Amino acid sequence: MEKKENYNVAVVGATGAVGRTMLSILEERKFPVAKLLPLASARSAGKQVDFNGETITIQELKADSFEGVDIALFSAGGSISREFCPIAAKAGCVVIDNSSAFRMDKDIPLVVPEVNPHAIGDHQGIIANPNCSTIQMVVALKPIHDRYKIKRVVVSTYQSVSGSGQSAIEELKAQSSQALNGQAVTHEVYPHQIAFNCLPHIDTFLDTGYTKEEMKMVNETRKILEDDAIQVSPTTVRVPVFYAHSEAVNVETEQEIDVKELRTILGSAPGVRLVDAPGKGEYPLATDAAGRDEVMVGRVRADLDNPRAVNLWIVADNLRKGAALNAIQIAEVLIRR
Ligand code: NAP
Ligand code: 3JN
Repeated sequence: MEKKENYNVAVVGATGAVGRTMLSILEERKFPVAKLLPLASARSAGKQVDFNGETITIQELKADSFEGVDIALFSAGGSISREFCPIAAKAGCVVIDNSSAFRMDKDIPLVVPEVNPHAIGDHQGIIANPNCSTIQMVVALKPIHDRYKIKRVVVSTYQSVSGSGQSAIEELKAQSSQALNGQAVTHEVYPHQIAFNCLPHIDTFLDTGYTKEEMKMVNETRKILEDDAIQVSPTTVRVPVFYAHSEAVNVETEQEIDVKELRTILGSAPGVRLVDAPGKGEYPLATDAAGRDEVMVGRVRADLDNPRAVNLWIVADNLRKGAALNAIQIAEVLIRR
């Protein structure tokens, strides 16, 4: 991408939970935007968004939307990405795509800037942003892999409803009110009530009994850490939390782990904030991670039986580090080069 003082940036899915977060992070981080182009479906065309003190009209996404655009941030789902990312790349922009459409394509870099920024080097117009649950996990795993070499990871996630978009946020609010007021609980987004419940079901089930969300964590972790030998055993669960995903992770390594040393390593790892004073009631919480940029890691403790394993609790804002922030950090690497 040609180096410029300011860049024309399109946000595809600008009205969604991720797209709205992208607009506020572009503003917050003073990304050098010459012109912002918010794109969404025909339903939103004509509505307005505020950006850097200006009111900008949302346009309908069309094949000719990308003329003169330098960077296109996509978060409107896989089928929109499959159709429009190649069109945008052909029009000359660098595309950063938040969907799973291209993540496992071997010619498309899958990037977490704290972990594998070098992978951007090979891009041919499209760069993929990993799944939110993968991103926060690999930020914490990378320094462990570098020091002790990871063999196997067993992970259970506790994923907030904002991961399913704006409509799921509304569904949890409505169901909480219905349940507390003794009314019948209605559901549209999820197959069961999410308020006061946990659903071990994210994305669709495969014949193996695992879900697509679980397999994203397996395959994307191997690609980002560039090690296909890493075993990942995932269970992904939706919980009645609005913002930030939490993960309980058991990591097994080749080398024996010195937990004191590991705390020091995690304490200075890029993108990590160690919050690990359980005696004082300090450990990562979704309510603290929401609205923050770092991946919070705590409850660092030796496995009870295996000296080559450790348990961790990892929490991050899924709309920020898990989606919008990571995408904008990729754009920042691009414009710095
Ligand atoms: P959301 O709140 O439901 O928003 C969906 C967005 O897509 C809206 O802006 C919507 O526009 C737009 N859209 C829908 N159909 C469209 C069309 N035909 N043409 C143009 N725009 C269209 O969902 P979200 O949570 O922001 O997530 C959006 C996507 O981002 C997901 O499907 C997923 O692929 C990706 N995502 C990735 C991660 C990650 O882990 N990295 C996390 C969450 C989401 P209207 O308002 O006009 O309908
Ligand atoms: O459920 C979550 O917490 C994260 C959801 C991500 C998501 C939602 C709809 C479609 C994805 C994703 O990023 O993997 C997709 C997709 O497959 O693109």
